[in-house]
Amino acid sequence: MKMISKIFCFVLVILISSNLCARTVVSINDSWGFAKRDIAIGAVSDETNWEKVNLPHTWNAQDGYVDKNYFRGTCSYKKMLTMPSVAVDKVIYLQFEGVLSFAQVYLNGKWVGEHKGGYTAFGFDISKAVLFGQKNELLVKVNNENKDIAPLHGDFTCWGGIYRDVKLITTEKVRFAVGKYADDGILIRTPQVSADNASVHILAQLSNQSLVSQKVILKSIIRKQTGEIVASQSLKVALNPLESIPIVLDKLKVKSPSLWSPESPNLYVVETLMMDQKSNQIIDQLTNNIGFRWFSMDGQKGFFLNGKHLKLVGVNRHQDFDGLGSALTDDFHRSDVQIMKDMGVNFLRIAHYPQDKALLDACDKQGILAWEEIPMVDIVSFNDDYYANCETNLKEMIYQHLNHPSVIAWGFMNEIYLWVNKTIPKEKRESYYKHTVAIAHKLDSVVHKIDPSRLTTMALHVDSAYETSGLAKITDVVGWNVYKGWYGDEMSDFCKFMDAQHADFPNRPLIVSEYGAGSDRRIHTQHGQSFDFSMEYQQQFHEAYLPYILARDYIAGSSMWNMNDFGSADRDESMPRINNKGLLYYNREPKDIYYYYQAMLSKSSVVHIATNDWFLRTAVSELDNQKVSLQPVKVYSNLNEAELLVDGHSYGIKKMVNCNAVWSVPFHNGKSTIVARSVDKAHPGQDATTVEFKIIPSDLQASSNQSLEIGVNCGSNCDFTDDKSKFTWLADRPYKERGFGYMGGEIYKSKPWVVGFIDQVFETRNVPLFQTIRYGATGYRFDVPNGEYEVELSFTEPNTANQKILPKENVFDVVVNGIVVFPAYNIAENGGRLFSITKKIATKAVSGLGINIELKAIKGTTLISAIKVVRVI
Ligand code: GCB
Ligand code: CA
Repeated sequence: MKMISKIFCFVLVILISSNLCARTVVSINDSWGFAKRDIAIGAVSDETNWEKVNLPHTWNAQDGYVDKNYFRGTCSYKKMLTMPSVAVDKVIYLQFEGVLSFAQVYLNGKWVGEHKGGYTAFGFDISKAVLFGQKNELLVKVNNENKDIAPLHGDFTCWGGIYRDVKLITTEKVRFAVGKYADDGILIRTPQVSADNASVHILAQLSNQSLVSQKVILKSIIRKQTGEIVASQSLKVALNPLESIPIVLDKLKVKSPSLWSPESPNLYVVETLMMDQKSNQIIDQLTNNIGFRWFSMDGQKGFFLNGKHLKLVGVNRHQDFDGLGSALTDDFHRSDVQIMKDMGVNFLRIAHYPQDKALLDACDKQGILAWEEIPMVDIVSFNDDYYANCETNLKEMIYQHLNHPSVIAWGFMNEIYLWVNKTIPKEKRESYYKHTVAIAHKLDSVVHKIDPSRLTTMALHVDSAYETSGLAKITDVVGWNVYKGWYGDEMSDFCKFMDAQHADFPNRPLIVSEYGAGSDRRIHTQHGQSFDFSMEYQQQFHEAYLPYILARDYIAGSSMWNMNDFGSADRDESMPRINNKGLLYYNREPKDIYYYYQAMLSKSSVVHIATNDWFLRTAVSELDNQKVSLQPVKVYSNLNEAELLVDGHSYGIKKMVNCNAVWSVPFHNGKSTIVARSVDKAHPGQDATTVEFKIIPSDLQASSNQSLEIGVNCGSNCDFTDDKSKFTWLADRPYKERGFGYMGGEIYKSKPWVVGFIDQVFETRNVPLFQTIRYGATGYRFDVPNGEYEVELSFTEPNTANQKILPKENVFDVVVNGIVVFPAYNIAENGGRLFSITKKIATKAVSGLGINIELKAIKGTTLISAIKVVRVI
């Protein structure tokens, strides 16, 4: 026997024999075998090829972030369990907190059970299958293809694996039994709460698995965090052999409860005990945190907590993390909630699926109100099995998380009409709508029946079918996912849309369940546009939306999309496989925009120089001073005003408007130290940082720089910096004498609101450089001084089949300083369709003529993605 399992045995023996209250909960996350294939039940022990892993584990931690076709299929896990013989009289429950998404469990070659749904807990009583005093072989087959399991489609990666804790729960045969939907046996409700009084209702599932009848006392004690008992109730219960019955304790009253709220998340402890009537010895015991609060939502006035108006402002959160996928230990869930708390939010939409219990526990403790939902996303299936799984997952979510005071709403369906037009033939759409409405009604009543105390909700996208089909009328609250100013339209259309909704349905409670814009740290601009992925446009977007939301009382709450960048394997944007609408990167480093929210929402003093994301800058000098360039420096702060200093020189005091101010600062080559500070002694605050700056003289002819390097991000309003080499290609610009730039042409926009196109370009890290294209230019000129140069030209041809702007076939001559370097060049035919092509050409600038790159269309138009000019000699 290995040392580890000996120790495990020993610990279990001690835990079990030392106390009659023998509930032990022990994780078994360690030393699993993993095989990326489906292993036959009989072959488990013959197989030697098991990779040793610890849980939490996903097999997609790597490929999920890089490969659109990340592995989706069946994999196998095995674990040797040694059961001490002393446990023979116990009940052994094997609990999985989350396995994505279909799990089949075998013990010692025998079938134990299965579970469908990747985001809820489940488990099995394995007491009968387990061999005591021996080694047991546990086999779990896991499949992440989601056949009839929600989500059928979605904008997030389905990380396969046993990615949450697995535990063994050992109890006496007389015990609190796990419920049908895998709650742990105690359901706690607070049917009536006011500032004077609160009542508590407890439903305990008592089970006697022994062959003799049992007389027990069921007792619940409610304590303050300080330990002081504020209420208790007990009942005598007789349990017949093999009987399992629900027992209610409903006489628990708490006077003048300390209410639970975001500012004061007061929790009480509920200890529920089962004791032997004769000996008074504790047989089983479960402890829960509860909170006392009441709430309501109103179509006109918004949300009320404990009788007071409270604007819900918050985030959505996906559960994956850089390099780990979804396989996170509990501390990640807790630290994400800490991030929210530090930011000052009071609301979390747990999107798009139930998340770890550790997250809910942290919301309870930190005072974050939560909407939790099941992953019915984009499209539903007509299959009965699909519906049945959704209903089961919904019940599991509610029963498992019912006791959490942070939860205020249960959701089921997100943008469920998104894929109708794409996937359902016209003649079948009416029946799709009907079917969806019918199942929504069913799910809505499932929620209300189990939990009348919470609101039902669903998130819709901007499509009139929600209204015409009647879907929008079903739930208590409607969430709108609005991306005006990102996926088309203008940011201000958000207000028009919401105001019209409110005018049409003045009594319908509304939440803005999503709004957001993508951003990529390598992309910067002073002229942000939708879908350019610049950090600055994302800032503009949130700086517009949040005040719109705060100014409208009828908007009960909002949750921006998304707290963090997250894995979405289908995405081909600037960072393929990643949805980069986060306020934080997917390693949870905050983007500058995070501090805008913090300044707007948090009560502590915030001063943040918003240059963390833009600390490497390159720009062309002013016309009248070759050495400096005026650059915007933004500060996010909740002070009234702040002063900005660069290298010790003050650039004055500015008032904060909408929690920000922008200074125009002359930067010169090299590093500058920036300080922003409060000028009000009563409200101190300061931030300091550095910016590294490279200047390109506007008069290139006059430059004596032997290391001159100029990059142009053709077809883009944005600068692009290679995050590894640190080289920056500047935003496209028209040619000016003695300077550089294009002659003619247009920025290619595959859709009116998309700068460039959104297919992945292969074999380059610098995808956005290639995704943005200037078409129709007759050339670029660089009026560099005489010398030898290397000219680097980058091309890609987009997928011209599915757009209307570019000709289908494009052929052009590329001429550099009079020499035809690529005659009749056809990017696509040279392997450059959605593939990066970079060509270096050695050339000389002579007689003050600089570098003249001519693009001469022969067929279709000219296309170019980027240019780099480097002085060699
Ligand atoms: C939505 C979806 C969400 C997406 C988001 C986006 O409306 O509900 O799953 O990730 O938009 O980024 O487009
Ligand atoms: Ca480009």
